[in-house]
Amino acid sequence: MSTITTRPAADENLAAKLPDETLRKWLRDMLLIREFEVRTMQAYQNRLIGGFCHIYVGQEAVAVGALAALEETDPIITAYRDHGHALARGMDPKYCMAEMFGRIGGCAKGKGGSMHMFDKPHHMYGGHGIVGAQCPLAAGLAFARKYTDEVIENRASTGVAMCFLGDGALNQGAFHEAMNLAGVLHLPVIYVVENNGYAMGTSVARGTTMAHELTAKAAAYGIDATSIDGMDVMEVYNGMKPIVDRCRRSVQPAFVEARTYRYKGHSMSDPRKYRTKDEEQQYEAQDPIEKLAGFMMSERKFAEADYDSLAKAVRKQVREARQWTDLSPPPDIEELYTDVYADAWGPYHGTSLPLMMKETQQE
Ligand SMILES: Cc1ncc(C[n+]2csc(CCOP(=O)(O)OP(=O)(O)O)c2C)c(N)n1
Ligand SMILES: [Mg+2]
Repeated sequence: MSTITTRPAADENLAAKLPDETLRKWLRDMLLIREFEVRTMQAYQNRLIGGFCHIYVGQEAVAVGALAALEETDPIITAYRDHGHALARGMDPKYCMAEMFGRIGGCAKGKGGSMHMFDKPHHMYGGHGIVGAQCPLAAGLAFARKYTDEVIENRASTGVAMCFLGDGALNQGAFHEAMNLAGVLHLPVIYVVENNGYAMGTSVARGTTMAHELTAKAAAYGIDATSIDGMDVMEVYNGMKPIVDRCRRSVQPAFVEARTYRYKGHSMSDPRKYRTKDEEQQYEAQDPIEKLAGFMMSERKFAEADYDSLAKAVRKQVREARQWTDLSPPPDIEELYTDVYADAWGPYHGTSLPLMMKETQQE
Protein backbone atom coordinates (compact mmCIF):
# COMPACT_ATOMS: atom_id res chain seq x y z
CA MET A 1 0.00 0.00 0.00
CA SER A 2 1.31 3.46 -0.82
CA THR A 3 2.01 6.11 1.76
CA ILE A 4 -0.14 9.20 1.46
CA THR A 5 1.74 12.39 2.10
CA THR A 6 0.64 15.97 2.10
CA ARG A 7 4.01 17.58 1.71
CA PRO A 8 4.82 21.04 2.98
CA ALA A 9 5.79 23.60 0.35
CA ALA A 10 9.55 23.60 -0.22
CA ASP A 11 11.63 25.20 2.46
CA GLU A 12 14.69 25.65 0.27
CA ASN A 13 14.83 28.81 -1.81
CA LEU A 14 16.09 27.17 -5.01
CA ALA A 15 14.96 30.09 -7.15
CA ALA A 16 17.15 32.54 -5.22
CA LYS A 17 20.20 30.53 -6.35
CA LEU A 18 19.36 30.84 -10.04
CA PRO A 19 21.28 33.26 -12.25
CA ASP A 20 20.03 36.78 -13.07
CA GLU A 21 19.26 35.69 -16.62
CA THR A 22 16.73 33.08 -15.47
CA LEU A 23 14.86 35.49 -13.21
CA ARG A 24 14.92 38.10 -15.95
CA LYS A 25 13.33 35.58 -18.33
CA TRP A 26 10.59 34.78 -15.81
CA LEU A 27 9.87 38.49 -15.38
CA ARG A 28 9.82 38.98 -19.13
CA ASP A 29 7.47 36.01 -19.61
CA MET A 30 5.06 37.30 -16.97
CA LEU A 31 5.15 40.81 -18.44
CA LEU A 32 4.52 39.35 -21.89
CA ILE A 33 1.48 37.41 -20.68
CA ARG A 34 0.10 40.49 -18.90
CA GLU A 35 0.56 42.77 -21.91
CA PHE A 36 -0.80 40.14 -24.28
CA GLU A 37 -3.92 39.69 -22.15
CA VAL A 38 -4.52 43.44 -21.85
CA ARG A 39 -4.39 43.76 -25.67
CA THR A 40 -6.60 40.69 -25.99
CA MET A 41 -9.25 42.25 -23.75
CA GLN A 42 -9.20 45.43 -25.82
CA ALA A 43 -9.57 43.51 -29.07
CA TYR A 44 -12.40 41.45 -27.59
CA GLN A 45 -14.23 44.58 -26.45
CA ASN A 46 -13.81 45.93 -29.99
CA ARG A 47 -15.45 42.73 -31.26
CA LEU A 48 -12.38 41.62 -33.14
CA ILE A 49 -12.28 38.29 -31.29
CA GLY A 50 -15.26 35.95 -31.26
CA GLY A 51 -16.30 33.09 -29.00
CA PHE A 52 -15.34 32.57 -25.39
CA CYS A 53 -12.22 34.20 -24.05
CA HIS A 54 -10.72 33.63 -20.58
CA ILE A 55 -8.06 35.96 -19.28
CA TYR A 56 -5.04 34.78 -17.24
CA VAL A 57 -4.09 38.10 -15.62
CA GLY A 58 -3.12 37.50 -11.97
CA GLN A 59 -2.20 33.83 -12.47
CA GLU A 60 1.00 34.41 -14.49
CA ALA A 61 3.34 33.10 -11.79
CA VAL A 62 1.78 29.63 -11.91
CA ALA A 63 2.42 28.89 -15.58
CA VAL A 64 5.84 30.57 -15.62
CA GLY A 65 7.13 29.03 -12.38
CA ALA A 66 5.74 25.55 -12.99
CA LEU A 67 6.98 25.29 -16.57
CA ALA A 68 10.42 26.49 -15.48
CA ALA A 69 10.69 23.32 -13.38
CA LEU A 70 10.17 21.08 -16.46
CA GLU A 71 12.39 20.06 -19.36
CA GLU A 72 11.39 21.68 -22.64
CA THR A 73 10.31 18.32 -24.06
CA ASP A 74 8.00 17.38 -21.18
CA PRO A 75 4.41 17.47 -22.47
CA ILE A 76 1.94 19.95 -21.00
CA ILE A 77 -1.81 20.32 -21.26
CA THR A 78 -4.33 22.76 -19.81
CA ALA A 79 -7.90 24.06 -19.82
CA TYR A 80 -9.42 26.94 -21.77
CA ARG A 81 -7.62 29.72 -19.80
CA ASP A 82 -4.61 28.85 -21.88
CA HIS A 83 -2.91 31.89 -23.45
CA GLY A 84 -0.49 32.22 -20.54
CA HIS A 85 0.64 28.59 -20.69
CA ALA A 86 1.15 28.78 -24.46
CA LEU A 87 3.28 31.93 -24.18
CA ALA A 88 5.24 30.64 -21.18
CA ARG A 89 5.97 27.44 -23.14
CA GLY A 90 7.47 29.50 -25.93
CA MET A 91 4.68 29.92 -28.46
CA ASP A 92 5.32 33.06 -30.51
CA PRO A 93 2.64 35.58 -29.46
CA LYS A 94 1.81 36.18 -33.12
CA TYR A 95 0.54 32.60 -33.51
CA CYS A 96 -1.42 32.93 -30.27
CA MET A 97 -2.98 36.26 -31.21
CA ALA A 98 -3.85 35.21 -34.77
CA GLU A 99 -5.50 32.06 -33.38
CA MET A 100 -7.75 34.16 -31.22
CA PHE A 101 -8.76 36.30 -34.15
CA GLY A 102 -9.60 33.17 -36.15
CA ARG A 103 -6.86 33.76 -38.73
CA ILE A 104 -4.92 31.26 -40.81
CA GLY A 105 -1.68 32.47 -39.21
CA GLY A 106 -2.81 31.13 -35.82
CA CYS A 107 -1.32 28.08 -34.10
CA ALA A 108 -4.35 25.98 -35.14
CA LYS A 109 -4.94 27.90 -38.40
CA GLY A 110 -7.60 29.97 -36.61
CA LYS A 111 -9.86 26.95 -36.23
CA GLY A 112 -9.49 26.57 -32.47
CA GLY A 113 -9.66 30.08 -31.07
CA SER A 114 -8.87 31.31 -27.59
CA MET A 115 -9.64 28.06 -25.77
CA HIS A 116 -7.60 25.75 -28.00
CA MET A 117 -3.97 26.80 -28.11
CA PHE A 118 -1.94 23.89 -29.45
CA ASP A 119 1.78 23.89 -30.11
CA LYS A 120 3.19 20.50 -30.98
CA PRO A 121 6.79 21.71 -31.51
CA HIS A 122 6.73 23.04 -27.93
CA HIS A 123 4.95 19.91 -26.63
CA MET A 124 1.82 21.81 -25.66
CA TYR A 125 -1.28 19.68 -26.21
CA GLY A 126 -4.00 22.31 -25.72
CA GLY A 127 -6.27 24.23 -24.59
CA HIS A 128 -9.46 22.23 -23.67
CA GLY A 129 -12.95 23.68 -23.26
CA ILE A 130 -14.66 20.83 -21.45
CA VAL A 131 -13.94 21.22 -17.75
CA GLY A 132 -11.62 18.38 -16.63
CA ALA A 133 -11.26 16.88 -20.12
CA GLN A 134 -7.53 17.43 -20.14
CA CYS A 135 -7.03 15.20 -17.07
CA PRO A 136 -7.34 11.79 -18.77
CA LEU A 137 -5.45 13.14 -21.79
CA ALA A 138 -2.60 14.08 -19.44
CA ALA A 139 -2.56 10.52 -18.11
CA GLY A 140 -2.28 9.36 -21.73
CA LEU A 141 0.57 11.78 -22.44
CA ALA A 142 2.39 10.50 -19.37
CA PHE A 143 1.75 6.87 -20.36
CA ALA A 144 3.11 7.55 -23.84
CA ARG A 145 6.24 9.23 -22.49
CA LYS A 146 6.86 6.48 -19.98
CA TYR A 147 6.40 3.76 -22.59
CA THR A 148 8.58 5.50 -25.18
CA ASP A 149 11.34 6.43 -22.76
CA GLU A 150 11.49 3.21 -20.74
CA VAL A 151 10.45 0.49 -23.17
CA ILE A 152 11.31 1.72 -26.64
CA GLU A 153 14.31 3.92 -26.00
CA ASN A 154 15.56 2.24 -22.84
CA ARG A 155 16.34 5.53 -21.10
CA ALA A 156 17.20 5.82 -17.42
CA SER A 157 14.50 8.40 -16.72
CA THR A 158 11.19 9.41 -18.26
CA GLY A 159 9.52 12.60 -19.36
CA VAL A 160 6.99 14.17 -17.00
CA ALA A 161 3.56 15.35 -18.16
CA MET A 162 2.11 18.42 -16.49
CA CYS A 163 -1.63 18.96 -16.44
CA PHE A 164 -3.08 22.31 -15.36
CA LEU A 165 -6.68 22.42 -14.22
CA GLY A 166 -8.96 24.71 -12.25
CA ASP A 167 -10.44 24.20 -8.80
CA GLY A 168 -13.83 23.59 -10.46
CA ALA A 169 -12.40 20.70 -12.49
CA LEU A 170 -11.75 18.79 -9.27
CA ASN A 171 -15.46 18.00 -9.15
CA GLN A 172 -15.53 16.37 -12.58
CA GLY A 173 -15.56 12.58 -12.92
CA ALA A 174 -12.81 12.73 -15.52
CA PHE A 175 -10.38 14.12 -12.94
CA HIS A 176 -11.04 11.27 -10.50
CA GLU A 177 -10.75 8.54 -13.10
CA ALA A 178 -7.50 10.04 -14.34
CA MET A 179 -6.04 10.30 -10.84
CA ASN A 180 -6.89 6.70 -10.12
CA LEU A 181 -5.30 5.50 -13.35
CA ALA A 182 -2.25 7.69 -12.83
CA GLY A 183 -1.79 6.08 -9.42
CA VAL A 184 -2.27 2.45 -10.37
CA LEU A 185 -0.26 2.69 -13.60
CA HIS A 186 2.56 4.67 -11.93
CA LEU A 187 2.32 7.48 -14.45
CA PRO A 188 4.76 10.39 -14.39
CA VAL A 189 2.08 13.09 -14.42
CA ILE A 190 1.65 16.14 -12.20
CA TYR A 191 -1.83 17.57 -11.76
CA VAL A 192 -1.45 21.27 -10.99
CA VAL A 193 -4.68 22.80 -9.71
CA GLU A 194 -4.75 26.55 -10.23
CA ASN A 195 -7.00 27.37 -7.31
CA ASN A 196 -8.13 30.89 -8.19
CA GLY A 197 -10.97 30.61 -5.70
CA TYR A 198 -13.78 30.43 -8.24
CA ALA A 199 -15.44 28.17 -10.77
CA MET A 200 -17.29 30.76 -12.84
CA GLY A 201 -19.26 32.66 -10.13
CA THR A 202 -19.14 29.99 -7.42
CA SER A 203 -16.38 30.24 -4.87
CA VAL A 204 -14.61 27.25 -3.37
CA ALA A 205 -15.35 28.73 0.06
CA ARG A 206 -19.09 29.01 -0.66
CA GLY A 207 -19.37 25.45 -1.79
CA THR A 208 -18.09 23.92 -5.02
CA THR A 209 -16.79 21.23 -2.65
CA MET A 210 -17.01 20.38 1.05
CA ALA A 211 -13.32 19.41 0.97
CA HIS A 212 -12.00 22.94 1.31
CA GLU A 213 -8.46 21.62 1.69
CA LEU A 214 -8.10 20.67 -1.95
CA THR A 215 -5.07 18.47 -1.30
CA ALA A 216 -7.47 16.05 0.45
CA LYS A 217 -8.70 15.01 -3.00
CA ALA A 218 -5.34 13.41 -3.81
CA ALA A 219 -5.24 11.41 -0.59
CA ALA A 220 -8.13 9.28 -1.84
CA TYR A 221 -5.85 8.01 -4.62
CA GLY A 222 -2.69 7.57 -2.57
CA ILE A 223 -1.03 10.42 -4.44
CA ASP A 224 1.33 12.89 -2.78
CA ALA A 225 -0.06 16.40 -2.55
CA THR A 226 1.44 19.82 -1.92
CA SER A 227 -0.04 23.30 -1.66
CA ILE A 228 2.03 26.26 -2.87
CA ASP A 229 1.76 30.05 -3.13
CA GLY A 230 0.77 30.66 -6.74
CA MET A 231 1.15 34.43 -6.45
CA ASP A 232 4.94 34.21 -6.21
CA VAL A 233 6.85 32.78 -9.16
CA MET A 234 9.89 31.92 -7.02
CA GLU A 235 7.70 30.01 -4.58
CA VAL A 236 6.02 28.19 -7.46
CA TYR A 237 9.42 27.10 -8.75
CA ASN A 238 10.64 26.19 -5.25
CA GLY A 239 7.60 24.01 -4.75
CA MET A 240 7.50 22.48 -8.22
CA LYS A 241 11.15 21.66 -8.89
CA PRO A 242 11.54 18.92 -6.24
CA ILE A 243 8.16 17.47 -7.24
CA VAL A 244 9.10 17.34 -10.91
CA ASP A 245 12.46 15.75 -10.07
CA ARG A 246 10.81 13.19 -7.81
CA CYS A 247 8.14 12.40 -10.38
CA ARG A 248 10.80 11.85 -13.05
CA ARG A 249 12.99 9.76 -10.78
CA SER A 250 10.37 7.57 -9.14
CA VAL A 251 7.87 7.54 -12.04
CA GLN A 252 4.91 8.43 -9.83
CA PRO A 253 2.13 10.99 -10.15
CA ALA A 254 1.80 14.07 -7.93
CA PHE A 255 -0.85 16.65 -7.12
CA VAL A 256 -0.15 20.32 -6.51
CA GLU A 257 -2.51 23.08 -5.47
CA ALA A 258 -1.26 26.53 -6.50
CA ARG A 259 -3.21 29.18 -4.58
CA THR A 260 -3.81 32.05 -6.96
CA TYR A 261 -6.40 34.59 -8.11
CA ARG A 262 -7.76 35.78 -11.43
CA TYR A 263 -7.97 39.56 -11.43
CA LYS A 264 -10.55 39.60 -14.22
CA GLY A 265 -13.89 37.86 -14.64
CA HIS A 266 -14.36 34.19 -15.48
CA SER A 267 -14.64 35.13 -19.15
CA MET A 268 -14.94 38.42 -20.99
CA SER A 269 -18.68 38.52 -20.34
CA ASP A 270 -18.52 38.27 -16.53
CA PRO A 271 -19.35 41.41 -14.48
CA ARG A 272 -17.90 39.77 -11.27
CA LYS A 273 -20.90 40.58 -9.08
CA TYR A 274 -20.21 37.60 -6.84
CA ARG A 275 -17.17 39.17 -5.16
CA THR A 276 -16.10 42.49 -3.71
CA LYS A 277 -13.68 45.11 -5.01
CA ASP A 278 -11.90 44.86 -1.66
CA GLU A 279 -11.18 41.21 -2.22
CA GLU A 280 -9.80 41.93 -5.70
CA GLN A 281 -7.58 44.70 -4.37
CA GLN A 282 -6.19 42.46 -1.65
CA TYR A 283 -4.91 40.05 -4.27
CA GLU A 284 -3.76 42.75 -6.65
CA ALA A 285 -1.60 44.05 -3.82
CA GLN A 286 0.34 40.75 -3.96
CA ASP A 287 0.99 41.06 -7.67
CA PRO A 288 3.46 38.39 -8.87
CA ILE A 289 5.14 40.69 -11.41
CA GLU A 290 5.78 43.42 -8.84
CA LYS A 291 6.95 40.81 -6.35
CA LEU A 292 9.62 39.38 -8.66
CA ALA A 293 10.69 42.83 -9.90
CA GLY A 294 11.00 43.95 -6.26
CA PHE A 295 13.19 40.95 -5.43
CA MET A 296 15.41 41.56 -8.44
CA MET A 297 15.81 45.24 -7.61
CA SER A 298 16.73 44.59 -4.01
CA GLU A 299 18.83 41.41 -4.42
CA ARG A 300 20.22 41.52 -7.94
CA LYS A 301 21.68 43.98 -10.38
CA PHE A 302 18.38 45.13 -11.77
CA ALA A 303 17.26 48.75 -11.95
CA GLU A 304 14.05 50.59 -12.79
CA ALA A 305 15.52 51.23 -16.26
CA ASP A 306 15.98 47.45 -16.81
CA TYR A 307 12.34 46.91 -15.91
CA ASP A 308 11.27 49.64 -18.33
CA SER A 309 13.27 48.15 -21.16
CA LEU A 310 11.73 44.69 -20.59
CA ALA A 311 8.25 46.23 -20.52
CA LYS A 312 9.02 48.15 -23.71
CA ALA A 313 10.29 45.02 -25.46
CA VAL A 314 7.13 43.04 -24.67
CA ARG A 315 4.89 45.91 -25.81
CA LYS A 316 6.74 45.85 -29.14
CA GLN A 317 6.39 42.06 -29.38
CA VAL A 318 2.63 42.21 -28.78
CA ARG A 319 2.25 45.09 -31.27
CA GLU A 320 4.02 42.93 -33.84
CA ALA A 321 1.71 40.04 -32.99
CA ARG A 322 -1.25 42.31 -33.80
CA GLN A 323 0.35 43.31 -37.10
CA TRP A 324 0.90 39.65 -38.03
CA THR A 325 -2.73 38.98 -37.15
CA ASP A 326 -4.03 41.90 -39.21
CA LEU A 327 -2.06 40.68 -42.23
CA SER A 328 -3.30 37.13 -41.84
CA PRO A 329 -6.57 36.21 -43.63
CA PRO A 330 -9.31 33.98 -42.19
CA PRO A 331 -8.94 30.31 -43.18
CA ASP A 332 -10.35 29.24 -46.49
CA ILE A 333 -13.63 27.26 -46.43
CA GLU A 334 -11.63 24.18 -47.54
CA GLU A 335 -9.96 24.19 -44.14
CA LEU A 336 -13.20 22.85 -42.66
CA TYR A 337 -12.18 19.44 -44.00
CA THR A 338 -8.53 19.37 -43.00
CA ASP A 339 -7.07 18.44 -39.60
CA VAL A 340 -10.21 16.48 -38.71
CA TYR A 341 -8.72 12.98 -38.93
CA ALA A 342 -5.12 11.99 -38.26
CA ASP A 343 -5.33 9.99 -41.50
CA ALA A 344 -5.39 12.62 -44.21
CA TRP A 345 -6.98 10.06 -46.56
CA GLY A 346 -9.95 9.68 -44.25
CA PRO A 347 -13.42 10.62 -45.42
CA TYR A 348 -12.78 14.38 -45.31
CA HIS A 349 -9.58 15.23 -47.11
CA GLY A 350 -9.96 18.73 -48.33
CA THR A 351 -12.49 18.19 -51.06
CA SER A 352 -14.64 21.22 -51.62
CA LEU A 353 -18.05 21.33 -50.00
CA PRO A 354 -20.11 21.19 -53.24
CA LEU A 355 -18.02 18.28 -54.54
CA MET A 356 -18.47 16.36 -51.29
CA MET A 357 -22.20 16.88 -51.35
CA LYS A 358 -22.31 15.63 -54.90
CA GLU A 359 -20.31 12.52 -53.94
CA THR A 360 -22.65 11.85 -51.04
CA GLN A 361 -25.69 12.14 -53.26
CA GLN A 362 -24.23 9.67 -55.75
CA GLU A 363 -23.59 7.04 -53.05
C1 LIG B 1 -18.08 19.52 -18.39
C2 LIG B 1 -18.32 21.00 -18.32
N1 LIG B 1 -19.23 21.48 -17.45
C3 LIG B 1 -19.46 22.80 -17.37
C4 LIG B 1 -18.79 23.67 -18.20
C5 LIG B 1 -19.05 25.16 -18.08
N2 LIG B 1 -17.90 25.79 -17.41
C6 LIG B 1 -16.97 26.41 -18.14
S1 LIG B 1 -15.75 26.98 -17.18
C7 LIG B 1 -16.45 26.44 -15.77
C8 LIG B 1 -15.83 26.69 -14.43
C9 LIG B 1 -14.54 25.97 -14.20
O1 LIG B 1 -13.81 26.57 -13.16
P1 LIG B 1 -12.36 26.18 -12.79
O2 LIG B 1 -12.13 24.74 -13.10
O3 LIG B 1 -12.11 26.62 -11.40
O4 LIG B 1 -11.42 27.00 -13.81
P2 LIG B 1 -11.18 28.57 -13.93
O5 LIG B 1 -12.20 29.10 -14.90
O6 LIG B 1 -11.32 29.17 -12.57
O7 LIG B 1 -9.82 28.72 -14.50
C10 LIG B 1 -17.66 25.80 -16.07
C11 LIG B 1 -18.55 25.22 -15.05
C12 LIG B 1 -17.87 23.13 -19.12
N3 LIG B 1 -17.16 23.90 -19.94
N4 LIG B 1 -17.63 21.82 -19.14
MG1 LIG C 1 -11.16 28.34 -10.67
